[in-house]
Amino acid sequence: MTGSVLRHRAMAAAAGVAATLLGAGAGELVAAVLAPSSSPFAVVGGALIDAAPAWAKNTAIALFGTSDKAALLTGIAIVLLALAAALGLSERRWRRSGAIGLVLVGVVVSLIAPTRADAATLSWLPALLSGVISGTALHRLVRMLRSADRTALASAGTQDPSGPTRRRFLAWAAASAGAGIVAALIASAGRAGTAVSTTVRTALRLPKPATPAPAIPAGAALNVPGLSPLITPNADFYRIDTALIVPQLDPAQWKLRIHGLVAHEVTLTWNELVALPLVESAATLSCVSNEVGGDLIGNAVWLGYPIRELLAQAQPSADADMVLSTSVDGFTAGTPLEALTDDRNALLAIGMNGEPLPLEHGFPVRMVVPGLYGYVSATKWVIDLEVTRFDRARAYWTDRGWSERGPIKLESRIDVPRANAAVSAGDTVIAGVAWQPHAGVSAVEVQVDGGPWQRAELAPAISTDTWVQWRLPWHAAAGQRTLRCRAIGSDGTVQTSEIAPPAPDGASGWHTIGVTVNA
Ligand SMILES: Nc1nc2c(c(=O)[nH]1)N[C@H]1C(S)=C(S)[C@@H](COP(=O)(O)O)O[C@H]1N2
Ligand SMILES: [Mo]
Repeated sequence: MTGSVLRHRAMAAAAGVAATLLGAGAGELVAAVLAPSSSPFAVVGGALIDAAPAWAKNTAIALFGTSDKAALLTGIAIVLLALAAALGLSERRWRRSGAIGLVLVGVVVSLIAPTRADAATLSWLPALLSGVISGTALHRLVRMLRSADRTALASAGTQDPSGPTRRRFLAWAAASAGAGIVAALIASAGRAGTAVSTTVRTALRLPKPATPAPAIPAGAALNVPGLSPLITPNADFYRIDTALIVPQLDPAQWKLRIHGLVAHEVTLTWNELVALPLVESAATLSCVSNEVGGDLIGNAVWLGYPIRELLAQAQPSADADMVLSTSVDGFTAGTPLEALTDDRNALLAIGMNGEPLPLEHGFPVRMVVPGLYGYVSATKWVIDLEVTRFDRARAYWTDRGWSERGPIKLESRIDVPRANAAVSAGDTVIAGVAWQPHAGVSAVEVQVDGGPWQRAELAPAISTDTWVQWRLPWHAAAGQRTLRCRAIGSDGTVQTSEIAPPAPDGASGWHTIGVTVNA
């Protein structure tokens, strides 16, 4: 293959990439104006998230944790650009084939768009426009390439005769790619700027709780550098959900419907909700995907209205045993009715650590149920509660092989020292957190190098719904050391040593770390 053939191919591939960038950027811009959920990237990403087999999702969360969405979008971009390059080559070989290919990609995405749970009117438009724009651009760019080739043929012998035409091609290709990137940047800035966050949420004042959270007991927060704070700041609170684009729900438009196996349907608007006597209470929320020692867990003070009171108004029928909650973007969770009607503080929450819920944590309203993993209880952007039965309805994750019931397992974690850290020999401290929300923790024990289990000092708990801090003074001797901890529940049960992966109902095992103690 001669150098010039190779160069032509490279340019055809570049034409495909440039045309696709232009179309994709234009589509994102139109979507930003129309409705964020109609973003072609969000449509494809959302469909992939929902269609992905459970193992793929679990691997994604395990590999990328809370960056799983960025990883997915990067993956989509790489696949799209590879396809774009291939279609550029195809267009050079078979006139219109690449252009038609790009239009078809747009058509397929535009057909998927209206099937998404959070589809807006005209949700098909951005993807279709993307396809048409990128197809047209590819066709034109490759036509320029061809005419550059013809010029070269016609005047064989002179030095790089196709120069001007080729430069024209390169200029147009660069302009297309640049315009596409700029459009995408404007779209993403525009999305952030018009978000409910910058308008409604920042202006919102939370009502005072009728029942404020009890004062945090003195000494509940141990003063150990590196230990997780007792209350996790909102900005550091882990985020896990299937929403590629954070739903934008205006409180003025928000409404909750409680229906199904009930004597009375109940609907609740934002104004009605904030006028109710609200309760403030701390609860630790954990993701079922949290590995032993993992950080998909946080503790916050939530402000909300007890779900049990709303259910009391609705009067569930005697045969109901589950509440299927649905978010505005179609996510669902199935919560045991009992956990929502017993005396625990299962809340329809609007506040998190004294602020309105952050957008990515469910603004304006979410559920928080102490004692249950998020996937069966903590529906964000919640708009619907259907009282039903476990044998009649399945939820987003239980449909994908996760356990129907999701009580948070008794667990503990070493925060200090960090795994694989180097510490100096002598007097130091081992510290961490332990939790069994709703049931509580009565003790934590620590083992050094397989020696005897030593009781750690347990700080007073805020309540049985929250994690507890613990610490143990340690005289560290030089060398490689293995540290391990286990919690003891309030009923005397010892945290199991049995190692289980997160699927299907939460990880278990003792958190074990290695540290290097330097003399
Ligand atoms: N709408 C919606 N709510 C959701 C989810 C989701 O994907 N969509 N994920 C759930 C899961 S799996 C967890 S662990 C918690 C996480 O809540 P956080 O992101 O506020 O920490 O939200 C739950 N609520
Ligand atoms: Mo989760």
